[in-house]
Amino acid sequence: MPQVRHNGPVSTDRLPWVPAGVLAGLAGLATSHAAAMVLTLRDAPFVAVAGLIVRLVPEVLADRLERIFGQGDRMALFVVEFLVLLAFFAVAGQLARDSRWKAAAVWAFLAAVGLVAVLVQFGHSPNDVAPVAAGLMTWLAVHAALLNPLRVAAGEPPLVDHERRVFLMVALMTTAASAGIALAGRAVGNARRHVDTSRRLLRIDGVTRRPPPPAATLGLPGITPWQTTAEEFFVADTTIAAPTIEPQDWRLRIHGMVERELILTFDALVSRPLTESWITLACVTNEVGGGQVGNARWSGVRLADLLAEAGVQAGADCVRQTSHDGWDCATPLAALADDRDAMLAVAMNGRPLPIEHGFPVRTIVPGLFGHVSAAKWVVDLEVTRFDEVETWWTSRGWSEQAPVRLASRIDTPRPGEQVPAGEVAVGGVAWHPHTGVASVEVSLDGRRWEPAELGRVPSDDTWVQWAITLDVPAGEHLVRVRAVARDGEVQTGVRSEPSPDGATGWHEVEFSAAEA
Ligand SMILES: Nc1nc2c(c(=O)[nH]1)N[C@H]1C(S)=C(S)[C@@H](COP(=O)(O)O)O[C@H]1N2
Ligand SMILES: [Mo]
Repeated sequence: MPQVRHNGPVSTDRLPWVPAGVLAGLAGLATSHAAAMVLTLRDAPFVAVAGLIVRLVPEVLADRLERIFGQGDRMALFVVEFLVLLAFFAVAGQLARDSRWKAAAVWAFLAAVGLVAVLVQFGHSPNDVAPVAAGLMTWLAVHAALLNPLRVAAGEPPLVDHERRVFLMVALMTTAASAGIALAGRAVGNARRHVDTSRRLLRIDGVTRRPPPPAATLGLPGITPWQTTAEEFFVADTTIAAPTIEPQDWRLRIHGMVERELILTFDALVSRPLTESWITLACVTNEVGGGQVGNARWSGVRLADLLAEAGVQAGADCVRQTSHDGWDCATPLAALADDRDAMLAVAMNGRPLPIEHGFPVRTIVPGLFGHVSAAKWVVDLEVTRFDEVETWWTSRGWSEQAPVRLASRIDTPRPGEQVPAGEVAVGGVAWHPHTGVASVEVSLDGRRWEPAELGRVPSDDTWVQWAITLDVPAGEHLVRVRAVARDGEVQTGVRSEPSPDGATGWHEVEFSAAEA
């Protein structure tokens, strides 16, 4: 039987309700982003929501957070968040078919989530609400504008060409306008670019650039360079977008169990005497053989001096450090007040800190893992007691007193590499910051440990390069390394996971040697 053709009102199903919602949604997202860039230095609501998701991640995931949030994973989080938003936009669009109010409820809900995310950010200001408001207004206005032709059409025969054209026009104009606003926003107020410029122009008296001491480098190709460049230095943090802080806006408050509270501006900080030293920084999540460790020359102001000036009260045993992004850690007071070079660092390898490494000021404490000491973008130091604080990582089960463990790594040969049989140079790095590495030993195919040659380093706070030439017959081989610390500790071969206080075990590399 042939279909009967109706001439009555078109089924409203066939109207582009969903595209209208999606379009309005994208427009609102763009205006909120643009407003955030123009008005504030803070994250746009979209980014703030991603930050909120990270905060709310279940405890089970927490000990893997650092590895989850490599750059690629941040991108993945953004993509997922974007897709979820698109779904909400589509739902708003579809609901508008029943009633405008239902659609408005969806927009209001999304705005509320954005508002919460923005307001739980550390140190938010009233300004931060504006981008959310801009987004909500855009959603409501653009959606209403797009709905008009649809509502007309709903009671009528199929959209005539004229009405289709109107819809298309509105759609195109909206898209163009939002793209325009977003681009303008970028051009006007990209906070990161501004801070990048301030950073490049910043000259700090007393910061010097020095090449590594020649004796620290053994000259064996394939070993990690003794000095890690800023570009090669690992990045480990829980932020979604690195905080962008102008030096002139930076303040540090030292308070809590002190005689005198101190508030320091950036200028006040860098007008103090600077200390400079080579220090190896390691992350507790580093696996045996992993790359979450680096060695740089840091310049900054000694924390022991600042704490002495503030006057630490009896009974205090730690300093709770808080970063601009709200991340915090508690550092044993002893490590900050003894004679080691624990500092508020303002420069890395002779240049102002890179933004992702904590610009303008971060803490560096020789000998402690980063999660209890190396606060980036640090803005608050509270002298307190361990039994009074819960911090980001320690509340998730990672160790509280966290000396960097004795460790060693083989850099060459690489796993699976094929080398000519005969004399094979094996080398890598070993570290036990603030204790020092006394010797490094290598074992081929489970035979006896043989001592490697070590680079000569300026202090016990840095890693050492090691190298050894082995006589290797043709065939498959396994080489392993262990270090001995200056305090007599021999690196254990017992394998353990990074959690809670750092991985243990010897690094082993399988390679093959072929007859020339
Ligand atoms: N604000 C902030 N500071 C932080 C972190 C963080 O997540 N947020 N991570 C810490 C950890 S776990 C480590 S290992 C070091 C890494 O410093 P880097 O990224 O400069 O290598 O920073 C520490 N400082
Ligand atoms: Mo870390």
